[in-house]
Amino acid sequence: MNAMPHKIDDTRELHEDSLGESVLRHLIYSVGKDKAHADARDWNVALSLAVRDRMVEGWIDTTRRIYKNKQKRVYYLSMEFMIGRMLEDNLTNLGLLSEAKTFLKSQNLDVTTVINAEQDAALGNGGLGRLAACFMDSMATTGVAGMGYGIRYQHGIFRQAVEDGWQVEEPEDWLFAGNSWEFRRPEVVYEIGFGGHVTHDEDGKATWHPSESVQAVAFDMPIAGWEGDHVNTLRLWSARQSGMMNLDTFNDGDFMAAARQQVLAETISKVLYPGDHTPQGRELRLKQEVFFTSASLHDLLRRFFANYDNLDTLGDHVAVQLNDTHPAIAVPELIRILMDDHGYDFDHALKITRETLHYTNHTLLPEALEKWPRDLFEQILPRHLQIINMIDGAFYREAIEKGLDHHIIAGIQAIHPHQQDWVRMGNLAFIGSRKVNGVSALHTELMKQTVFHDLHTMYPDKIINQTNGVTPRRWLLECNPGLSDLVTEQIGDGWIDDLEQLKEIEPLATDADFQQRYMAVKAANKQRLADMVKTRTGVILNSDAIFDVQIKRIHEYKRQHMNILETIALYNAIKANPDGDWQPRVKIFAGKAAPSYFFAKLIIKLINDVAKVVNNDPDIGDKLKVVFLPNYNVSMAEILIPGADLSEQISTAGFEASGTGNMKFALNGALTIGTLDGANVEMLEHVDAENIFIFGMNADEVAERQHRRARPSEIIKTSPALQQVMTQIGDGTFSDGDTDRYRDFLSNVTEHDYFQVVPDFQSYWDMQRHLDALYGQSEKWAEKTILNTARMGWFSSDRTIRSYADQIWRAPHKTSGP
Ligand code: 26W
Repeated sequence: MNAMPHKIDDTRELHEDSLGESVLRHLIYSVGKDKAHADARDWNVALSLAVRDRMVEGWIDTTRRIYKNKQKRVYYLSMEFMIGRMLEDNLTNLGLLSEAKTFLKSQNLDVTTVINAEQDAALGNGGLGRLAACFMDSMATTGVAGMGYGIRYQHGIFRQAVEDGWQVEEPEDWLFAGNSWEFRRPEVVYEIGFGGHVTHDEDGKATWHPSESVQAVAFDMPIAGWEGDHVNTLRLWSARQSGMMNLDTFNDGDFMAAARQQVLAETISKVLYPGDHTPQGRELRLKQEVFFTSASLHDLLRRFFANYDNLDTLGDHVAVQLNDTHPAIAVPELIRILMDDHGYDFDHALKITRETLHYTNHTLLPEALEKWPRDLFEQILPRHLQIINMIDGAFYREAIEKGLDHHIIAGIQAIHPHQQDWVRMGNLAFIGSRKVNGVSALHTELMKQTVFHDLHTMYPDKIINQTNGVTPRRWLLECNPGLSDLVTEQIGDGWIDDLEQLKEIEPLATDADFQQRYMAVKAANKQRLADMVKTRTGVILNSDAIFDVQIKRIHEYKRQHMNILETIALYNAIKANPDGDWQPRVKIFAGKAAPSYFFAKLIIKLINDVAKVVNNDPDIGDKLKVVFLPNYNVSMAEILIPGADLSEQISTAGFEASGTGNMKFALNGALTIGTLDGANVEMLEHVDAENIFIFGMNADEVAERQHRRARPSEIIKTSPALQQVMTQIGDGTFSDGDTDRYRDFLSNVTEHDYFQVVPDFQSYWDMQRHLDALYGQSEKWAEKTILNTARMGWFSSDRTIRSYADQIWRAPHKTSGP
């Protein structure tokens, strides 16, 4: 499909020249380089600008169409957008990829080098941030009038280096070379206040007098959907000093004082907090949350007034989704704006807010549920604190009416009436939202049974489930062209925006020729992965081995440490019988640990220590290799996932809200070894029990063991394999004789083991050995991998977004009914 020249109502042809001509024009006039001196980055920018030109027309069309049709708008507020690279994605969505490749080849340029000469936009920590990026792609593809709001961090998630096996963090600097895809919007600026005090006039009208403020400036990125005819906006806010630098101070030579204000203001959008599930509770983090949420609410209300003049109807024309509690300040902030700026009384303002806001919870981990010191609120958000107290008051009255008793109510108010030291953002978001959703069926059930049990009792139909999904454009069409072409050849390319069509390849699962071609694609992707591993670590992989991959943030509940314990046990087994008929295995790990999370960093060190011993042991040779790849990010995932045979989704049941990597692997023909946790449960329902390899305790069994604090030692003494592994970790086998290094690790696992590594170990080991045997039956293995691809259609984020639009936002999309 060639991008048709667009006619905007001023009917002037905008694109006479071909893509190639546009690139050459941008190279000279936008990049300022001639072909002889241009490097890959220059060509990347020139091509990006030429593609961006072709997105802008659809962008302007879409914006005008939405205004004209008064289409209901959806605003996705997220502190994180883990976008990755954008050039190939935009080329693909606009159907320009092949034309671009032809042009680059005609210039004797290496396509991959030019396309990859772009830094990942890594404005996220992990699952939550990547989901937001997949949702942006799917909202544009399904025709939802969806706009993303976030922060334009100068520094995204840190760059991970590994020195002597230890993680080292280095600042990330994606904006150093500029971002070709953004448009600065100097006309879109909002003043965001902090601190100060609140006055009330004679008839009680409140006025907040902030003591300091910063400006939020908008930067827009067009987000094109599949086939580029609907282009939404991702608006990221950047902080700047409000009001100009104080020149007098400067001229009196006190440059630092003059600059200090500026630096202070800009720190708000300086860097992403790297805590995944571990809030640091820093004041700056709270200011970041207020900064982007307040700017976004002001901006969407300004746009509302372009079409309407009565805020009573806000909920009919606008739906706001809060991506976890990070933007939950939206509840008191919208009420404040409605009351203090638009004269609404509290009850009416609360009503409108509850018709407009919706909250998604992404984790049940108690330490990840944000709560802020009440005093900090008093200090920097005095008016919001007043409003939160009013919300709690109204909520209390409502709860009493519904017959809840006082101490239950106290537990679910935003601020506990007796221990008034915390503002609990989960309760605040729940109370102030129309709908609250979990991200997998199991997770949503557990929300009702645990963290939100009493709130669920009070509002029995507020919690609904919206199982996550992933975009098939980036996570199949773009990262696995071999498999995409093979599928399209068989069933056409309708699957690209209607993924359930993949079902049509099911009959080919036992077809020898198709199996052969499908596994040939896998083999080629494994070779590409092996080449990347060699380049990055020097380790040479045996491509006949099972490529067993665990890639995600490092966290105890994700149990990378159970994987490495199994790896050591396998090493021991091979050592004990090196001539045995072993199925070669490659263990690939990647993932970042939050800088303050010592145990996670220790797990990375252990993986690297084990790798050093195993990979250099002549008895082992090619039978087992262990690799830790530094600096895991979206672009690396796009190589790792298509090249994997086995996907590790082994979290302690009840702890992984959903997972999305699990979906990407299965879609790309990897088999899953996993627990009955998060979306693994629904993957089992879709791919069927014989095509996914479930082991271990389920969530109830885990909760029961945790509840009675069952001791791991009982089990360890029954397992010689585990005993040997623990002994080796303690006696320095993997730490150059240092018997201290893993003392904390051992005491954690052998004495507490909160995440149940020990009780799940044996069934995990057994399932791994079962998979070794199955891999030897290549037809059987091929059949199961093909069935995984065929049956993963439901896990498209297009399906998820259509479901949000129908069940939460009540917003139209391309395929929504009348
Ligand atoms: C305040 C610190 C902080 C930062 C991020 C706390 C919690 C988070 C996120 C909620 C953590 C996260 O990324 N959760 C993941 O969200 C994915 C998308 O829904 C799920 O698939 C994962 O299971 C969940 O861990």
